[in-house]
Amino acid sequence: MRLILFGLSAIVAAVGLGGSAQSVATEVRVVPLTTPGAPNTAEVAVAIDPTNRDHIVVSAYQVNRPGATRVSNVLFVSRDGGRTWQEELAANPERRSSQGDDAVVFGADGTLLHSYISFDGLRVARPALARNGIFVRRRDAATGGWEAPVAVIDHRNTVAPFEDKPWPGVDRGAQSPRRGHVYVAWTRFDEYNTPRPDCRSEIHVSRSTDNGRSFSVPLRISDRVGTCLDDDDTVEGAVPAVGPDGELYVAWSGPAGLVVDRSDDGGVTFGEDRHVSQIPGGWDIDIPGLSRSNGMPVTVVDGTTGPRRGTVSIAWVDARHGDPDVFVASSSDRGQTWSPPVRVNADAIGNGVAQFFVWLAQDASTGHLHVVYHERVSATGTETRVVMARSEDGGRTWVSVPVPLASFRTVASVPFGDYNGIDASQGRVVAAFPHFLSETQVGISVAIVDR
Ligand SMILES: [Ca+2]
Ligand SMILES: [Ca+2]
Ligand SMILES: [Ca+2]
Ligand SMILES: [Ca+2]
Repeated sequence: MRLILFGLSAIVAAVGLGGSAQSVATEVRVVPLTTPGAPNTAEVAVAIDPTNRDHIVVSAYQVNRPGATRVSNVLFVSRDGGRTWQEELAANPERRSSQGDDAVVFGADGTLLHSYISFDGLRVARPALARNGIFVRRRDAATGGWEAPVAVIDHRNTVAPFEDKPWPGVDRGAQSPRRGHVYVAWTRFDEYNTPRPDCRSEIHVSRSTDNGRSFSVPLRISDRVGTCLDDDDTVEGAVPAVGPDGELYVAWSGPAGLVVDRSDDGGVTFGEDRHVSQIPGGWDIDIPGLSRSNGMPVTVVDGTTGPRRGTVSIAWVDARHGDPDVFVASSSDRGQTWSPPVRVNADAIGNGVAQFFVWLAQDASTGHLHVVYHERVSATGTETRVVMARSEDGGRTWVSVPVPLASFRTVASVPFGDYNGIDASQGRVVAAFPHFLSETQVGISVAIVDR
């Protein structure tokens, strides 16, 4: 455990986008979570406690951390609004070689839920030890202590099927009949990364009716199967989002483009997958200087009491204009029909500049939408910066907020993770993201905006 106490703060002038020239002074605090010399750290998620916005948790994976397994997962916890952070290694009771794909989310009472994959023997021919599963562990708000991880699903002596990229969602609706229910959605590969034509990828969902202490038998919800290659035609990117009446949405990308499904009975049954948008170029996007980059969707639902209550918004990245851009679409009829995608980044269309790794959050106190993404400084080279943006009108127009962090070059041979994180609560926005500290070291930082 280590205490970090340093930071960087700057006032930046927000840049008006979407035709509405605004100039709002916004203070953005950047706080590094990893120090030079720390193990490579990436693939971040972040959650703000809805009962106390000074309580913030970031999850990530670390590679070759001394005393830990090959890939381990860590949490960074702040209880003073992001000024100082405590670092803690996640539980790994069987010492499986790899844990990752982490996510964190708070329940309405401040109980923290942490989901991740945990496995041995993947991509190893005839492994001596093979197992894989999805786990959730909870830190109860009342006791403050971590409970032992529970399996959402787990397989012994095999990595087929392989359960991948889970994400949790919690019902926090004050009026919801299922307040406290926890959902986990993920991709099941019959076998990971095989070209076999009969090999399927599917989206599965499990539900917990006891606040994350146990999970139901998974339900397949994707109507159209994907491939097993972990690329454009594989179904991936499922992030559950719960609306104010307990309605549950799961969107993902795959061979049918971007689709969404809904459950009105707490995940017992789902419906027909609905089309949201084409994703020209697919979700698996080639960007120089990155070993891989996905443009998978992130879904949120407006939980305010305002006029957009219940509106669903989805952010993703695709290359419809020739280079990767960030898009957001929304639905005001529970996912039946969708607005045309709004381009969030405001640079010239088709200029060759890549935006990537978008994540989306919605502040339930204001309804404002917030995104964070990485952006290339120019159309050539790998110089990269981090950008936040917000929308106060349901995603129609966006104001970008540059993150005051020195730009950096990415190196494709160094793992950079698969996603950024952002959360927003009671006027506070916290974005978490990886960045290169040197040609061989990746660390993570947070950017905090208070309004
Ligand atoms: Ca990953
Ligand atoms: Ca379905
Ligand atoms: Ca592609
Ligand atoms: Ca672009």
